[in-house]
Amino acid sequence: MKIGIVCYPTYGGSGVVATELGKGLASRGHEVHFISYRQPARLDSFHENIFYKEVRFANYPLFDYPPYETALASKLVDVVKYDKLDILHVHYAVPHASVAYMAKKILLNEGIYIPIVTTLHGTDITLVGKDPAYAPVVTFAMNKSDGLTAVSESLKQDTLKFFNVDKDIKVIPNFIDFQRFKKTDKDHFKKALSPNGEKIITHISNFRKVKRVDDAIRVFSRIIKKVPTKLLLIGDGPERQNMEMLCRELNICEHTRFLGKQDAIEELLAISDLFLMPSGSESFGLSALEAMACEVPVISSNAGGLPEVNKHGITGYLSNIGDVDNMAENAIKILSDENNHQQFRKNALQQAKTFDIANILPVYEEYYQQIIDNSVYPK
Ligand code: GMT
Repeated sequence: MKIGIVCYPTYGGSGVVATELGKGLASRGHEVHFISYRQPARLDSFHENIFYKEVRFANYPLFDYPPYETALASKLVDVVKYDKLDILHVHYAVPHASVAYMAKKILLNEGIYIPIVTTLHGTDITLVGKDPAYAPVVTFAMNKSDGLTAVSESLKQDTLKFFNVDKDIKVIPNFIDFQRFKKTDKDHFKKALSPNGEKIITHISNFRKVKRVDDAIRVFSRIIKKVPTKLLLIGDGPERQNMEMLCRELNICEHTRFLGKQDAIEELLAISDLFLMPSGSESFGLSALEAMACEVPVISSNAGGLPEVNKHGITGYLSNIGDVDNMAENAIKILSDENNHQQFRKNALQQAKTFDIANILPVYEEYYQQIIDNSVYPK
């Protein structure tokens, strides 16, 4: 198949999933065209079946905001036409689903029919998409997509609750590549970060409010009173400075490290003993899955799709959003008993295996084929 993938090129989960999906499909012989305004962060190596098409948009003094949607729609028309794509898969509904619909209509006018699959990732539904500023367009575009997928059952239910959607939504969960995410021996690295053998607790996010990084820090400030530990904070975003101030207030700076955006996340997860994800909303929690694949148990909130990933009392623990005392109590329970910790590590890996990319790629392939077969020209 010739597949066009539209995504955000940033470190956000939707861009990561889109890129890893495209790379996986290319390795199975499909021709994949990534269309975005910058090379996606995880598109970091050459593959003969992968092409990157950059959306260029000229600014003009009249514009306070450059018309990105117009430039993207034009690029989609161009790529579909000249590379003869079979299907377009857009990740994150805002604004990609409505832009794809516009491109589809333009192409139809020229006698070309391109089916569109939209994957809902989370905040495009639970936060941004349901904002009245966007909701009518998002609803329309979802209903006009030929195929609609959500990354968890919880996100599917949220979509049906918040939007008037008459399309069937197929749940295809996030996935993990075990070639990359696995526990490796990085002891020299661990010694540098925890010189006295302290356990390493890790949080990874884009430091947006919804991630409740402050809860992660408060949980850590409780754990460190009972278990010698270090906290690694990975990622960057609007809350970073506030979080640095919070560490000062709580007097835990010497035990915390803000590492910023990191490419080799798997190396940091390989030396981690526990992962914290206290999010206020989380459709799936890809970072938690990446941690579990590296045999790291997860202490998380019970928001959204997290219970579909992190199994309470098995791969880690779930607490109510904001219940930092309970999260700390559960973390201490895991960290203070070595046998228990090892069992949680094993369970985390077992559970992660259910999301192996090798099982998910054929699901997407079948779904694309079904959408292509069911597409009737003209619609
Ligand atoms: O987590 C983020 O804020 C980034 C966001 C995105 O779309 O880039 O992630 C969402 O999509 C990921 C991949 O499907 C999911 O694993 C995340 O749970 C989801 N984030 C939220 O729902 C907050």
